[in-house]
Amino acid sequence: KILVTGALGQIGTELVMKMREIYGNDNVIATDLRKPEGNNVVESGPFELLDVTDGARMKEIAKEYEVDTLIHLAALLSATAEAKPMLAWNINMGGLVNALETAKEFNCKFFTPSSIGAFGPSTPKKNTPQDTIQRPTTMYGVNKVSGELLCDYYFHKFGVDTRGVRFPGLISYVAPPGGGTTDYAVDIFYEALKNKKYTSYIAEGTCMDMMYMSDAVQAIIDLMEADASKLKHRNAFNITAMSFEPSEIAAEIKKHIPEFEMDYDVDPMRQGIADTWPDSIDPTAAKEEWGFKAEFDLAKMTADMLQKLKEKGIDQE
Ligand code: VAH
Repeated sequence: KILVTGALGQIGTELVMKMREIYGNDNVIATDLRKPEGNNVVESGPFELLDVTDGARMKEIAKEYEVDTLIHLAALLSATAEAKPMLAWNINMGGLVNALETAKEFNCKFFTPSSIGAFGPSTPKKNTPQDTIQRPTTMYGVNKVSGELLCDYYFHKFGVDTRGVRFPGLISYVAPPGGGTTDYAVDIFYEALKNKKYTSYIAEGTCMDMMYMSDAVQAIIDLMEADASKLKHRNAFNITAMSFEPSEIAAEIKKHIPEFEMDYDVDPMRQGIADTWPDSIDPTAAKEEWGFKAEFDLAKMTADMLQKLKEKGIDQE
């Protein structure tokens, strides 16, 4: 049985549905802070309320459902974490320790995401290596580097089978992201359809790695199913599908919506975070050690995003 924390989040929403499709609805226990009515994740299989800072409750759920795989997604993202650093530390690190202790006690295979946010201003920005300096200057980055080290520690010290990826910005049409820095690349699609214009809070020329959610979900499944003996790295693998700056995604959208216009009103806080991150990271280790690949590039993602959002009626709002 698979336990997922943060199951109603941007990644969790699509990962739970995909895992239920593959492993069976009753084998994926979704958990989150709240239980919304009529939500696909809540209605399509087992759901439990869980605040990941409550370790005892997490262990109770793991025991009750005889969980053997723990996917820990519950966390505050970069912009929220920078606005509320102590809350971020408590949730991101307190939640992670509880999840790792649960995985250790119930001998679970374990996944939690890291991020391009785990790199900082002194990290090589172009084609950032798998193994390189990691001195992030954001609370989110401190959480992610600490998380990577803690997950490797539980692997070497306690034999917990921990695995992770450093996600780039994730773009999805199912569940909106919350509190990220890369979320401009999601907002732009909604605004393009509703208003045919978008004001970017990230400055022109700011390149960041990005990935379509279906590729991100597949990467988690592929890594968790990978042969452990082939893994030279564990926490966490660089993965990416594309790297672009705001003007490039705007130009791609313009191919579908010719009257679309974008302008800029830079948010100093989120721009300050983005400026410390790489422009593009090197995913070679993931490709070599567990066959990572991404299906969607910018052109394919843009076409799919616009079509799926239209099907949801976003352009009628
Ligand atoms: C964020 N979407 O913006 C997340 C992610 C790489 C970015 O960690 O915080």
